[in-house]
Amino acid sequence: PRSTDDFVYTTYHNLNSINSFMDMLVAENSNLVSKIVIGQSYENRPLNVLKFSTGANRPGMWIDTGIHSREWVTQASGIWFAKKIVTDYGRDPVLTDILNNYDIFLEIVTNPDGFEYTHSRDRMWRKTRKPNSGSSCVGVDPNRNWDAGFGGAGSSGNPCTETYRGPSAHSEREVKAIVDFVKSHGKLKAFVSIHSYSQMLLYPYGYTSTPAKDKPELHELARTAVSALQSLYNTRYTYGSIITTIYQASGGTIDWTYNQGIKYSYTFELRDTGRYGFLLPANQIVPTAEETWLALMAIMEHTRNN
Ligand code: ING
Ligand code: ZN
Repeated sequence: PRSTDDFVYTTYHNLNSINSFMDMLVAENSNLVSKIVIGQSYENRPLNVLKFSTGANRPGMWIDTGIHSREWVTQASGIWFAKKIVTDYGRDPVLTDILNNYDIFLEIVTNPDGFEYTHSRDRMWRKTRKPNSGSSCVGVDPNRNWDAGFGGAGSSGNPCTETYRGPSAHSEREVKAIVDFVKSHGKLKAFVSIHSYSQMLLYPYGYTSTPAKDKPELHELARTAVSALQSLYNTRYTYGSIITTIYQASGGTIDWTYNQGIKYSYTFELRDTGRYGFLLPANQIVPTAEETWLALMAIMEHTRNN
């Protein structure tokens, strides 16, 4: 494709293709979008984040997709969200108002080494690609590596498992880059980390059954967001805290961001509920992204109003 209008949103793309999409989007919309590099992956790939901004010194909202590399509908949806933002800015009054007051940060390929590996070697790869000393098994679960209940129940100390937490909190460059970004930014008001699959909208906590201080508000907003999502194609989502809705998980992304003071910290589990799982047919990419966008807008609108 020569422009993001020609880009095919209805198929899955590799890392090179996504990188060229991002560069085209920035070139076409340089007054609205820029690409920032927040670090390098273990294999030295740039950790690219799209920044949508219409002014200086704004508070921010964060969205990441693909921290687990095999969850391909999430990176594909991230691409669609990026195009949606540039299309709707100046047209959709709610998004326009949000972008006139907040920056949006979007990391589409949050685990690029794993993503490349899912294309070249093992479609079902989840973790990072850092070797583990003393083991022939590779990689750390980047959603068990955060300093929030790190090492507790709901993660593993065995490098050969899918939920290996790593040798220490923030040991993974892909995680540490976001940690440093969140801390140095200092005024992120919402943080949404997107996974698949299970059709769930989750909020903290995963490492403890102690309810989050803001649980009533987070629960009510989740209800509003899944109702907006369902309105498009009648896709049904469950919602609640991580530990009560999916399972106990320690060292997760949004438990850390919530404990940093980012009240609107959510995780999505996109389509489906298991028929295809991680191998979601490409003809579901756009419907998945469209319905998810309605939920994201509900979260962003509430964040702007609060
Ligand atoms: N599910 C998530 C996982 O990492 C999750 C569930 C979400 C755990 C948020 C902790 C925090 O196990 C998938 N599909 O990765
Ligand atoms: Zn995941």
